Amino acid sequence: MAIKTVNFGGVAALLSAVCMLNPSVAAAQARDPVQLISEAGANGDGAVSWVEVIAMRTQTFARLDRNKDGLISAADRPRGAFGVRFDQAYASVKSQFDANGDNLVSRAEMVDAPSPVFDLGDTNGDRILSAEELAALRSAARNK
Ligand SMILES: [Ca+2]
Ligand SMILES: [Ca+2]
Ligand SMILES: [Ca+2]
Repeated sequence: MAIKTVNFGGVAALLSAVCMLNPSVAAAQARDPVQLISEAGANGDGAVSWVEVIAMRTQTFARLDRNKDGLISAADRPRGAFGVRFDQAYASVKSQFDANGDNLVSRAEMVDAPSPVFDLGDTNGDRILSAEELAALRSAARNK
């Protein structure tokens, strides 16, 4: 299968970085790079649509843009213990979504960004990761 020739190492690193956005489950997800995108499947039918991925990003953006100025930036860093957690999440979203390299992540940069993992998994191109496509993605990631 062509999917197995893809370098999942990079994808795994990308996804494990994203897991830091949700530290309560980061440990459990660390070994499963496809878990995060699976979690976007909010309606519980085992499939993940692109719409659900966008909804998840929108939620994450809203959580990190604490001062609600439409940008994730150092100005959103909370005081105290949560600051470190924010720094990790900020570094992670910057590395993935800061397309223009200005160290700020705008809503458009994050919400409208392409997803290599999604595109990789969506082999029939219908913008839905079916349960079968997710399973293929998981097994390809495991066999990297
Ligand atoms: Ca902000
Ligand atoms: Ca930017
Ligand atoms: Ca599909």
